[in-house]
Amino acid sequence: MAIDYQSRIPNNVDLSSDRALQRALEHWQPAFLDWWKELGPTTYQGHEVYLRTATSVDAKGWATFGRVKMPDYRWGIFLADKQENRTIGFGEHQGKPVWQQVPGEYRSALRRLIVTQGDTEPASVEQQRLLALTAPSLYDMRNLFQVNVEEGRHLWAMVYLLHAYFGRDGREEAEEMLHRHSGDVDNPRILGTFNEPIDDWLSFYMFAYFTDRDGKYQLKSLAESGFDPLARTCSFMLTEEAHHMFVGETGIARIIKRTLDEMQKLGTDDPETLRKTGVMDLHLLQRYINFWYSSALDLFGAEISSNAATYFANGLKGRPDEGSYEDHDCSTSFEDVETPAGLEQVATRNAMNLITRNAYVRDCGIGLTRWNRLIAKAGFGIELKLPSERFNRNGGLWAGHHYGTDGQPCSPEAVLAALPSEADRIYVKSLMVGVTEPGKCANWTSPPDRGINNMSFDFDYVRAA
Ligand code: BYC
Repeated sequence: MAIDYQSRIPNNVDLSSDRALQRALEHWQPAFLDWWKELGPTTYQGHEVYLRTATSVDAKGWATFGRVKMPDYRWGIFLADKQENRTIGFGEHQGKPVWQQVPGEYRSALRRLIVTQGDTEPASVEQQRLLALTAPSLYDMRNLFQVNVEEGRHLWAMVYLLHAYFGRDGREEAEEMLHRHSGDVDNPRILGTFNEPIDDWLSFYMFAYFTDRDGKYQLKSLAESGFDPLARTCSFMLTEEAHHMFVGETGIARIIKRTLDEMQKLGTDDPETLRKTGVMDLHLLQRYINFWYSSALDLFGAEISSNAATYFANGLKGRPDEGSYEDHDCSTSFEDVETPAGLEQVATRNAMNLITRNAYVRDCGIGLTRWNRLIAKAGFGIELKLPSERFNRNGGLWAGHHYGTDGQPCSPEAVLAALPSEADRIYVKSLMVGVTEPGKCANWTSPPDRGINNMSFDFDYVRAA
């Protein structure tokens, strides 16, 4: 269905045919805008930003670029096109037609999944609120804002589902999305990582690389859902998500390139020597990888989870790329799961969080291979690595134990030593200075290979109105 751009809320769900729903969402809209102005990006709300906006859900041609003030961004409701005769692809209802309404018995489980997903979106905007002040270039500032407005749209996507399919409870949950806040002691965001502040750009790139990628895998699992409106909305969200991970991967690659320049000039990888030139040494990057990766692993939930088994059995949440598996029932098979007490045979359905996480881990490795290629090409023997999945875990089987990045038992001090130290954080923060002259970038990074939408790096991606 074509996108209706004339209504107050752009949509491709024929919102104007359901007056009550339209009114309810139009009532939520000013609260969203108030939240955006208060807790969205600081200082630049009145600037014109070169942003892409969704104008169709066609995989090839949905993005339209133009200068927009962020509060005027056309946040809307876009679902991927309906597939005729789609059937449930896994679990106990496999082969039956997908649900267009919420089945009564799964109402609370579905609501919970949608609320958990929705909650992460505004959380990330809140976490990144102040970053624009220290953007290393206008290009980066624009990318930050692009990510932020799209996370805002992803909130809209979940709020639409809550309003359209969950009645009064759904409307209350939608209100709550704007009342919980990242890091709020009394009313925090639901998942751990989303309460960590992101107040430097290294953390932002790490978040976009590791945490957004969890988003990709969760959305892929939900895109398989037997509840068709959820599947369709997550399918479209995935098309927006790719840019966020690109920002993370290239952001870290650009830092590495800049550091390698200095390493080649000075002929050393010594952190102290390199820090005198104001770049981020590779050992420091490794500690940030250790932190953000281990924190992202916690987001998948416990390796052995009866919740995950129930979601799968009921057809609510599948595995990413469910079609690539042979067995979609999984009620008679087992997985070998490593636990602190040794290998354990676990019913496949109960290991769904781990199966999803394994796909994520493989995907995380791709960027590391690219970064390591840059390092090797520059003639250095250092390799960035993903730490063991046992390292620094706060959830699941390995939580409460101390394992090193190599997966071997170690002291609590050794765990701490592999994470960013206070001195690392202070150093990284000391490098953060805003660079707002078009075509220039901060000393600790390097310009990107190309700009956005074929524009050059020196294009004024953000400008005063
Ligand atoms: N922190 O059986 P368990 C994104 C709770 S990111 C706090 O281990 P289960 C994005 C869990 O809720 C993707 N609590 O795992 C990225 C449960 O509570 P109850 C977000 C946690 O149930 C960047 C209990 O612990 N989307 O989109 O399978 C920027 C035991 O649960 C955590 C989703 O997560 C945690 N880390 O839950 C912007 C998809 N982990 O029921 C956006 C929706 C677990 O006992 N969520 N708990 O009270 C889900 O599918 C599932 O809720 C989880 C795993 C993946 C979180």
